[in-house]
Amino acid sequence: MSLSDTADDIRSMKIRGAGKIAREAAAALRSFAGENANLPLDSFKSAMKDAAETLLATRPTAVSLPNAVRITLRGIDDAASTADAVEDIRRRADAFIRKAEEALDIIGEITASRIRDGDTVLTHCNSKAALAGIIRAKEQGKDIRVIATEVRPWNQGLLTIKTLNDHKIPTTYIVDSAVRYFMPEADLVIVGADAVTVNGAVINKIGTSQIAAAAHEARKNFIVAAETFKFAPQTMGGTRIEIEERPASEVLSDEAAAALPYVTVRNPVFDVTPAEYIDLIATEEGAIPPQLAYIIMKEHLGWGAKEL
Ligand code: RI2
Repeated sequence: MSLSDTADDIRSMKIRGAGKIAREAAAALRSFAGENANLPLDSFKSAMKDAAETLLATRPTAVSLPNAVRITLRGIDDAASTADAVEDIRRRADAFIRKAEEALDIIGEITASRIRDGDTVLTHCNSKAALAGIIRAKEQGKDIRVIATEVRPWNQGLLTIKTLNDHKIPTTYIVDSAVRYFMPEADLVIVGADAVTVNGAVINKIGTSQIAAAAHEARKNFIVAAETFKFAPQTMGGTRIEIEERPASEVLSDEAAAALPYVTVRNPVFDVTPAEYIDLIATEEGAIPPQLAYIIMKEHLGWGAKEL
């Protein structure tokens, strides 16, 4: 698949989920570097920069994408030749993808240890990191049940219930607006993340903050499963994370909207859950309280990571 195909698939959400977007972006840069290995070094660097910009322009919120691009291209300025640069990009992309996969196993172990035999876990959207712990708990022989949301307008909940069903995990599928109604039945909530900011806030699929508020009200633990590459070091410099708004037609057909000239549809696809609603964030570096997001950025991502 060409780099522009990968970018198109990320934009159209054929490739989705913050972790998968990051792994696919690293793989696309690796292939693109190989395809351009015959360019002189300066032209190669500028082709890679353009490629990075193409990927970065696809979706604005998940910081896994700029982090993956930055980590993969980190050595390019020090390369002595195009061959060195291509080799460095391959090595970094391979390492990023391998570590991202290993991270899911570690996060799965950590979150599974928070799920007790007999628990009901409520989850939202379709997060590989959140599902890792639920699946691990089942593999450990725990008798668990899941409440999974529908996730309008893209219905990512269908992917979640398919995976849960494949693992023979009893699941109740609910519409998004039924979360507060069902919260008394849940023992804990586990969700993924698209970005974690320096103040410990978590940006995740729209509706997550309502679920966190309902969990807080009902005194249920709210756990976020997030690889360290979902932490946003740029927030240390005061940059805010842009919340993606997708086309209105995902919510109401153009035809229906045309008949309602006084109606405006808004379609933000992420929201912000403040740190005080989050009990812990499970990362591959261990479980941390959200207030320690700064440490992850500083020690594991590196503040001052070379800008492109
Ligand atoms: P993993 C998704 O975004 C969801 O918001 C999900 O919680 C998050 O990415 C993390 O997913 P979208 O691409 O990386 O569906 O844990 O908009 O799979």
